[in-house]
Amino acid sequence: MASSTKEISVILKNLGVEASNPGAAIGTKWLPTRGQKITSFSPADGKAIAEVTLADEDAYEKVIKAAKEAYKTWRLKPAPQRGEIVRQIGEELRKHKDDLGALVSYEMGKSLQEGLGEVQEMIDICDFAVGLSRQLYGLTMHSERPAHRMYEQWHPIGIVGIISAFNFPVAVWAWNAAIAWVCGDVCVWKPSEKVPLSAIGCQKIVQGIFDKNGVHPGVCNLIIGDATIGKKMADDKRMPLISATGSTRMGKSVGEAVGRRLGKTILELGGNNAIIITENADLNVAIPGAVFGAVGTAGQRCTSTRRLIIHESLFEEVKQRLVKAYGQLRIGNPLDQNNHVGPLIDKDAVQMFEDALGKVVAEGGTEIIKGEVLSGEGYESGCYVKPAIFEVKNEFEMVQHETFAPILYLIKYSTLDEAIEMQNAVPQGLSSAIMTTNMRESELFLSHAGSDCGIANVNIGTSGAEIGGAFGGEKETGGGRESGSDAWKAYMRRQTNTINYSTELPLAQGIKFEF
Ligand code: UN1
Repeated sequence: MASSTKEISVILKNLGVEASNPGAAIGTKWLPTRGQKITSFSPADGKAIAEVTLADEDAYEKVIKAAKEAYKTWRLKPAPQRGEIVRQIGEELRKHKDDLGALVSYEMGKSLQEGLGEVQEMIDICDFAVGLSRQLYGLTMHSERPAHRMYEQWHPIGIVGIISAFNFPVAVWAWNAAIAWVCGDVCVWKPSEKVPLSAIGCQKIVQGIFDKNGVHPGVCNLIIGDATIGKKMADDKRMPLISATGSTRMGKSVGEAVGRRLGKTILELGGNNAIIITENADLNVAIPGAVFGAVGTAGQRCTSTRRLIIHESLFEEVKQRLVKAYGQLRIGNPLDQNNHVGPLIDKDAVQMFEDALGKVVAEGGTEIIKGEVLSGEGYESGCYVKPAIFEVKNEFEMVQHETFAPILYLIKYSTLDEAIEMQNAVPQGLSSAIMTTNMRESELFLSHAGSDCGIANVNIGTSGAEIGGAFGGEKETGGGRESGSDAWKAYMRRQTNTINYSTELPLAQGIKFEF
């Protein structure tokens, strides 16, 4: 069996994850917590991995106070020096890539390749952030007044609260934290309670680096708690920015609470991503792109492909090729590299999958591949499902909805305008793709009359974005942007400075004010 050869107990030990862990840390200092005790179970084999005692109010207050204190000095460190520390974090992650990737795979259920890929994203964003630490550029402007200079600067913003989801237990935190740190901010991370051990593993990897560099430990904080902790963060005026990843429902409540206090948010919420397969598509590219997009991470990425909008002339061929490809999928233990699809995160997710299948059938969807819950040897956790394919209409209620599971909807179209309209006719706007070898089709799709999503790809599926671009989407996806490009600007405050070096005081707009 080509699998992660190490025992899980060895991986946990290497990462410093204990059998029983406190759920809050200020750098290297782990706090006594008195919240509920939770057990993290692996959806791969249903076994208990380790326990975490959730953070209580007292631990929360201690963390925020430490973060506030740490910010006072961290912001004064020159940005390239902050970048140097992030460089060391990237190096440390390289050393722990195999262990952390395997833990992510085991605790969350994504394939080992995807678990390792997630740690690679963390390493990549550290590299990006190191370069960025010397490129936090502001613009200069020509003043309308003589002997005046006008320019803008970007200053750190303060404490950044990071709320992350179960499906990317470590990478999304790193996208936020690495950028926030070089910007001069300090971070408080609330990971999903479904994957607390991956978060503890990260904290243990990173905490020592700050220590070694003599940095106040409050730069890097972890707080594992239930929704009440998330709510506290959203309401907490001491946190000027909350970056939250998760469902649209969660994002609306965080957005509302932060908005009420006029704080800032970066929201990365649900997707309902489509690939348009035109009559000019190269199916050798389109089919693997669609299959990886639909079943990768068992359909639990916000970028997962949920809809295939297929030209009528190719519909039957695409359908047949998908059925063939799905027939070859191996579903099983994610740590076994022979498998393509691992389990869903837990039994609630399996229930949601089953409910969705029933609803699509009730709405008149035609079953092409019947989804089902798998049982028997290797499937004892009860979290493994067989990915489903339906032929549907875009306007079905379930098709409008993001179900976090491997359900792929096939929709037929006849003109590209109609296909683009359907692709856009959902509440979400994260990722999208067109499969075509025709330049006119791809340019139309990428134009302002094309995809309305934050991500629009050509001859690439909807998932698997690189960190170098800004990541996020429109409409109910929340509008936030994370990771590359100039997403860093959301982690800083902009200040416009105008300096008069003349001996007069001319007013802007030529206003006269003489006495
Ligand atoms: C998510 O599902 O929240 O583009 C993030 C992708 C990954 C990130 C997904 N790089 O699929």
